Amino acid sequence: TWKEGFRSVNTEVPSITKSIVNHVQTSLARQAYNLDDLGAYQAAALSVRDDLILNWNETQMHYTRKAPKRAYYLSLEFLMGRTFDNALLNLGLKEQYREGITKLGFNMEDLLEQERDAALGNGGLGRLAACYLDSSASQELPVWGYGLRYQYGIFQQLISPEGQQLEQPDPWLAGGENPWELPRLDVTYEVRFYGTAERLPEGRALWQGGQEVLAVAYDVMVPGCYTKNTNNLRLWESKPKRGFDLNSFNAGDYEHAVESSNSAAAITSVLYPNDHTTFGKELRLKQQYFWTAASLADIVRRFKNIGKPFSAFPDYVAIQLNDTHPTLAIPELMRILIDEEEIPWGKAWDIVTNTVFYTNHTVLPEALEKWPVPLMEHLLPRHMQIIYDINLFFLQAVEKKFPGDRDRLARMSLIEEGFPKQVRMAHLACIGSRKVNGVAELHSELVRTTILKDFVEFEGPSKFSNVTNGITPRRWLDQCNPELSALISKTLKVDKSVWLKDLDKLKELLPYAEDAGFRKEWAAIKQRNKERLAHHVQTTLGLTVNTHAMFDVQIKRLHEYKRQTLNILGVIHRYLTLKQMTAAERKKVNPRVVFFAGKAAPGYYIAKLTIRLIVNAARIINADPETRDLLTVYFLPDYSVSLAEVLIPASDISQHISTAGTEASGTSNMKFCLNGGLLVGTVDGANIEIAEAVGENNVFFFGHLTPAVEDLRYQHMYHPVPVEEKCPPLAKVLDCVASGMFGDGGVYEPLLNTIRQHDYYLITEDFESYIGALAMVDQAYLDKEEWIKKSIRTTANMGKFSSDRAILEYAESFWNIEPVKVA
Ligand code: 26Q
Repeated sequence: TWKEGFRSVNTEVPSITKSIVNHVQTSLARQAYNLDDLGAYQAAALSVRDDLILNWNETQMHYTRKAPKRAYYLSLEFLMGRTFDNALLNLGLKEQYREGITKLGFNMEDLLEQERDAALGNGGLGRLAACYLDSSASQELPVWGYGLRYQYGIFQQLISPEGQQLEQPDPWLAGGENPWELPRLDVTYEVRFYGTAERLPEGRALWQGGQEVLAVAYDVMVPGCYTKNTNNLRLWESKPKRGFDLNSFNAGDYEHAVESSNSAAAITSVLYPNDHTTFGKELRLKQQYFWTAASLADIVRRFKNIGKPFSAFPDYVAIQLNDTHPTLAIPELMRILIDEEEIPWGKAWDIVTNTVFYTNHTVLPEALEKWPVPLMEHLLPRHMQIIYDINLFFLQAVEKKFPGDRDRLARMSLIEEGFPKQVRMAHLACIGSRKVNGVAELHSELVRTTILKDFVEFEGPSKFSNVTNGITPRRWLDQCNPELSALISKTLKVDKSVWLKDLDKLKELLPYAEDAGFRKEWAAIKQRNKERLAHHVQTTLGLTVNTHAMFDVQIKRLHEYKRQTLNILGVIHRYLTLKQMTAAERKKVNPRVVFFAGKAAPGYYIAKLTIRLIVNAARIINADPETRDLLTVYFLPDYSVSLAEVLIPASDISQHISTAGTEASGTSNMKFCLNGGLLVGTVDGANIEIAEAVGENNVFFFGHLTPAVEDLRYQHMYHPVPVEEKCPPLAKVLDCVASGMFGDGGVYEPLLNTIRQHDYYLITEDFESYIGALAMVDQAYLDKEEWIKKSIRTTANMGKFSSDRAILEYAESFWNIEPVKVA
């Protein structure tokens, strides 16, 4: 069985304790007595790492020997969170380590808390990449991730007493050695920027001069679940090519020498904290090229070792672009094939377009990546030539198919006219790829009918498809909700090693919804998870949470389209309603605790103002003795993967309330439902498929549908109706905010004006049906037994949303790769 054969060293408690003590003495050079929790965590982590290294080595040797087709997942973000607990569970060693650690006089939970999150991502897109790595390894697929080893991950969020978000750096590597990575100081590539590109005969060019920077590899081990297969995430660090520029140094220009050395190191120093905006920053474009160039050099070198001609490249390599951030892989691979391998243009283009695949994650126009041509020309002169050439051939082909259609040519061009001209990265990614996909059914349809409509007409529909996102049930059920995981195994009478890798098995829970004893256990686990969250809030913030209330959670990046404003205005409406009730009426009300968490991009003024409103509304509402048993609000600072692991299992209801057509998929919606939380949401993204899977009667939908949104926006633009007329209850709430109920009302004017004026995200249009949906939630919650049934049925029907299903779809329909099991 899985229990044997995939772990290499310490599997029994005595050898585990021995190994930990050994690491304390030799690796840490400390004594086992008077060791603190941090030291004990480090030693235990090093002990698990020994196992991972052996499995990793065997896996990589096996892949090299077998030389199968491999897939490479290029992502600027990998939001991994903590590794220790996850590695122990995937290796099936958690209980043995718990025993060993207890024997040594430590507490497992305390040691787990010592680890810092690897927070090399902003949100959904980065966490999706992490789930896909877990699934690739668990499904024994030969997949590597490629990313950047940022010195600083996503900023840490502090909230001032006034409710202001403050950002602090996240020096996640500062606490000494990171046990989960292997520095590969011998795996390096030189990456060039700037300089000149001189055209040569036969379409080739000579790119020289400029600045050269060194890329150094760090390998992060990614263990599969109950398998020896341990995949690799290769992260690049930038370094100056030589310590610093000796020529300048000799000339006595020390400052300049150090500066150029600093500028090389700067490339991988920090993750950009903006999701969905802010292009045009030179350093960001440098990050993108540095990472794609190093990754492609590495991929090409590995391919060359197989000794096949380049025409076979697409038979051995698939490259998945996680959004447009790695689109430079397309011109970079062209450059390598043409300038270095001397392959003619047409053959090179065939190779590229059979190797590369592109996933789109947004249809918001302001979020589509564009780079100024002058910046590209300056930083990457050869790539700009190649992009112009691709565009020329492409537009010739369009002209041939649609003669004389100049508007179409302008719409489809890789270059957008203007001052300055800009390169449209989504267009380049689209025409350079074998397949293009969106991340949920509705989103993929919007990709086909809006942003890439012309491309579907030109290339035919078969290139454009859908892979609905998924989440790993290892971290998002077994790890974050161990009691529920154990109840499922006990009830299904199968080991978790089976159902965690075949999540459709959860269907077998359905009949137990009718079993009162099972429902009792189910509800008791939810209750203990609520208490665990309350304990966390008590110890970190010093606040006491009412665990007998319904827990209502909205946790995600702050963004106008995600409409946290709708939620907080709904909370204020609820507060005002409670205030008007008699004591007798209040007795019938369902107590509710509303949790918010999420970061705002540092320059996103309206999003920061929303945080401020939430914090100040919470302060007033929580202090009101008349209502505080019935309604409290918390903004939990510094949202992270680890905080999500505590919040998600504790939720009764969670909110996914984006304006229809704006949230590509959402993935936390899947995590909540997998943990038996119900969903309040708009008909958007993956909410739709979740409702199809769990049954619409188990989801609380509200709001206008996608096709209505465009018309409504048009009306708001050209025939505006005042909020007072359109939605009197909302007008009342806005007036309360403006009149200073939650501190100086003037502060919130700009936020309130976004609603009163254009209301681009249609809060006025959806407010009443939103309040209606929350009333339905209250109504449903009154029938406790029925609510628990809904909760069980929801979990039971979530099998589709395993990232194993998603990654197998990519493997089978796009990459054409197969599992390679390490014996
Ligand atoms: C690009 C260029 C310059 C600076 C920043 C960026 C940038 C960075 C991050 C642009 C976008 C992102 C992140 C996007 C993201 O997280 N999208 C989410 O992806 C999820 C996984 O598919 C979906 O579930 C969400 O719906 C989608 O919003």
